[in-house]
Order: sequence, then structure tokens, then C-alpha cells
Amino acid sequence: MRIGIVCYPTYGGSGVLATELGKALADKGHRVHFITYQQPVRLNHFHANIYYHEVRVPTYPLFDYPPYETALSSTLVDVASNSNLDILHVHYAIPHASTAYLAKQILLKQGKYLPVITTLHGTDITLVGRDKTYAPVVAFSINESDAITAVSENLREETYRSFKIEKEIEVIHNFVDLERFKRRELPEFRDAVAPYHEKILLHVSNFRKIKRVEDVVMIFKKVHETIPSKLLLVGDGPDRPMIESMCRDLGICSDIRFVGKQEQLEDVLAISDLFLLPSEYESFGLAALEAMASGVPVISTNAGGLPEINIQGKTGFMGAVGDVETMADHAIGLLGNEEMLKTFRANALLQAAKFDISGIVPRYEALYNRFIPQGH
Ligand code: GMT
Repeated sequence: MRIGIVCYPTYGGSGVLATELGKALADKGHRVHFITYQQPVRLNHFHANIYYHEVRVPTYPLFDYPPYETALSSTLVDVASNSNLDILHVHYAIPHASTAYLAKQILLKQGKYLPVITTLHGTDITLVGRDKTYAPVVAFSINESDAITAVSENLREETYRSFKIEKEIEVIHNFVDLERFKRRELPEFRDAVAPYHEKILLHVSNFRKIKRVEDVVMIFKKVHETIPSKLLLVGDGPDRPMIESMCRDLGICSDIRFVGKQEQLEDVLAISDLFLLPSEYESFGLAALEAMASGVPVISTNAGGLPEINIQGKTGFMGAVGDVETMADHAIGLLGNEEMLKTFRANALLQAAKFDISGIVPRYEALYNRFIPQGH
């Protein structure tokens, strides 16, 4: 198949998932064309079956807001015609579903039929998409997609609750490459972070309000009072300055490290004992799944799709949004009991295996096949 993929090329989960999907499809012999405004972060090696098309957005003094959607639609028309795409898969509805719709209409006029699959990822529905400035376009373009997928049961339900969707939304859960995240021993790295064998807690996010990174720090503060421990904060985003001053005010800066965006996340996971994700909402929580794939148990909220991956009392524990006390108590209970920690590690890995890339990618291939006209 010749597959076009549109996504955000940045560190967000939707872009990561879309890029990993494209790479896996390319490994299986499909030709994959990424159409984005920047090289996706995880698209970092040459692959004979992968093509990258940059969306250029020319500026002009009249434009206070350069028309990205117009540029993307035009690039989609160009790539679909010249590379003879069989299918277009867009990740994150805004603005990708509406640009895909426009490109599809233009191509139809030119005599080419291009089926469009839209994968909903989370904030495109639950936060940004619901805003009335975007909602009518989001609802329309989702309905006009040939197929709609959501990354969790919870997101599927949220989408039906928020919009008048006339089509079936298929749940295809996010996936992880177990091979990539297989835990390796990295004793020197671990010693550098925790020289006195302290426990290592980890949080990975884009430091947005919805992630409640302040709760990560408060959970850690409580754990730290009882258990010698270090906190690693991976990622960057708008709340980082606030979190830095919070750590200073609490006087725990020396045990918290901001390590910025990390491409080799598997190495950081390999030295971690516990993953913290106290988000206000997660449609899925790909970062938590990646942690489990490295055998790291998860303390999270029970928001959104998190209960679909984090099993209470088995792979970790969940608390209500904002219930820092409960989440901290669970973290202390787990980190203070080596036997229990070992069992949870094994459970986390077993649970992650249910979402292994080898089981999920064929579901996307089957979906594409349903919409590609015979003979292509
Ligand atoms: O986590 C974010 O805010 C980034 C966002 C994105 O679209 O890039 O992530 C969403 O999609 C991920 C991949 O499907 C999910 O694992 C995240 O749970 C989801 N984030 C939210 O729902 C807040």
C-alpha cells in the first residue's frame, strides 16, 4: 500500500504514535509518506520505504496568521497525485481531518478517490475540539472521514458524548514496541542519578496544565520524606518554570532533576523504579504504557483511558484526580516492599505485552484494506 500520514511532528503522544506506526508499516513493505511541517522527532533514520514531504507555509505581509491549513491541503493534493497514495491516515482531528476532507474533494474533481482515516487522540476531542470556535468543523470533518478510530474506549465514549457522530468509531488502542523498551541494566547511569541506591521516580510529559506536574512534585515530596529517593522529570512545556520554583520553595531541588526532552527514553526508563502520571485527563497515556514495557509500575489517576492500561493493585495504583495523599501512600507502600515491587514489575511487563506493536499494526492494515478500492 502507499500510505500518507499526517501528524504533529513534535514530542506529543499523537505524533509519536503516528511516526512509530509509519515506521512499522514501512518495515512491513508499505510505502509511507509523512506529510508534516517538520521532520517528526522519531523519524530519525533513513528507511527505503519512508518518504518525507515538508509542508511549506509561505508568509506574506497581509497574513497575521499564515494559512497552514491551505498549505497542508495543497501539499496533500500534490503528494496524493504524484505518489499515487492509496489511503490517507490523519492523526489528531484539528486541523488534520478538515484539511484531509478538502484535499479529498479536490482530488475527486481530478478523478482520484482518496479514502481518509482519522485517528482521534485526546485533546482534539476533550479539550480543544469542544471549544465552540472549532467544534462545528471538527464534528463535520470527523463525520466525513471514511473511518474513525479512537485510541481508547474512553475516548470513543467521550467523542460520542461531545459531538453528533453518525459513524462507528473503532477503538484501536495505542501500542508499544516491547523490543525497544526491553529493560537493560545501566548501573553507571543509575549510580550517577542515585549514588546512594535511592529509589528513582520518573515523570514524562509536555508540562501542560492537564498533566498536573505540581501533583507529581507533591507526591514525590511525601515519598521523599519516608524513602530515600530521586525524581527525574523528562520533557518540557509551559508549566516548567512554575514547577522549578515550586521545587525551590519546597527545598527539594537537589533530589529533583529536570532532564529535558529525551530521545533515548528507554535508557531513562531502564533505571526507574516507579512512573508517576497524575493527569487530569489522558485519553490513553502512552507514556505510562512505555514505562510498563520497561517493567516500571505506574502510579496514576483513574482519569480517562488510564484504567484501560493501568490495572489497580497489579501494574500500579490509581487515585482520583488531585488525590495526592492516596497516590503518595500507594507509592510508599510499593517502593518500601521489594517483593511487591518485583511482582508489580512483572505484571506491568505482562500488561504492556497486550499492547505490543505486533498485534496492533495489523489492525490498521486491515482497516486500510477495507477502504482501498479493489485493484489498487
Ligand atoms: O499528552 C498530550 O497532551 C499530547 C497528546 C497528543 O495528542 O499528542 O496526547 C494524547 O494522545 C496520546 C497518544 O494517543 C495519548 O496517549 C495521550 O493520553 C493523549 N493526551 C491526552 O488525552 C491529554
